[in-house]
Amino acid sequence: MTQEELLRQLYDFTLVGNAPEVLSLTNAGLEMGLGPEILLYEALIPSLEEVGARFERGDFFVPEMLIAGKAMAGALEILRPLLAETGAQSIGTIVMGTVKGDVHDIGKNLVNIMFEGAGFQVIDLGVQVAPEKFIDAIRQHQPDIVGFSAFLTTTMPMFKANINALQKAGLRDKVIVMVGGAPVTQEYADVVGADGYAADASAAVVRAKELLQKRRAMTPA
Ligand code: B1M
Repeated sequence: MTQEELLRQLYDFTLVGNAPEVLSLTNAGLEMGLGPEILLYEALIPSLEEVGARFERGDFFVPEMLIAGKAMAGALEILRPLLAETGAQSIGTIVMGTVKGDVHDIGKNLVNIMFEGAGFQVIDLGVQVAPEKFIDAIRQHQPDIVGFSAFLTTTMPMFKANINALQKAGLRDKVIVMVGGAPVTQEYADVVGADGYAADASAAVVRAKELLQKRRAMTPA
């Protein structure tokens, strides 16, 4: 099998949610010398985008979306140690979670993996995280950054609710707020008063480092 054929098959089997084939093709791709980023960005992520497009057209329903998501999550577990390989000391702490009302976690988990790879300590609160839970975690872990993920237009308003809760708890100035997720835009991030937004996992790492550097430069030692 050529590399192109493998990527095509990985895309096709993810699309139909065939988890065993997705696992074995992911392993085979790595053995063939394909990097984890190639497998992610040239097969797995485009395939889930197509799943979403088919769902929108009414060709796929929730069960199809679910099994495709599970197949992708399995591959991500294989890729996780490779993407997160780092010998670096912790460069900062980040508390991450998918907002209340939202169960999507593949994108958040990928962002977490890339943050870990860049040397961040990540405290992952999971999905459907209520504002109070973010507040408790910030008090407990005193992170540099708190990251909110939302994947539905109906859950994006939770960013504002979370930021309001931070303000009420007197924590807004103590932590950098980053937001992201499929429907989120820079404009929306600005409107809710977030400090940073990124469209994907790699951009999230770059933005987090920039924000951290800026914050540290402004804070007297
Ligand atoms: Co749902 N879903 N889903 N879904 N699902 C979407 C998001 C949707 C866009 C599909 C579509 O219609 N095209 C649509 C939302 C439409 C909208 O609101 N505009 C949708 C819908 C409607 C729903 C339900 C409402 C369906 C229903 O029940 N009728 C329902 C909602 C459940 C709920 O949350 N309450 C639902 C359920 C599900 C499943 C459970 C079946 C499953 C989730 C499985 C899981 O996550 N464990 C699922 C899936 C798989 C999808 C799609 C197909 C794939 C999502 C994904 O994993 N993408 C999705 C379609 C799509 O996104 N095109 C869809 C791959 C992932 C790597 O990308 O998530 O964008 P992404 O993450 C990126 C960036 O967003 C960014 O970096 C990530 C990595 O590069 N990012 C950040 C994320 N967080 C960040 C944080 C940051 C910075 C960047 O800083 C803090």
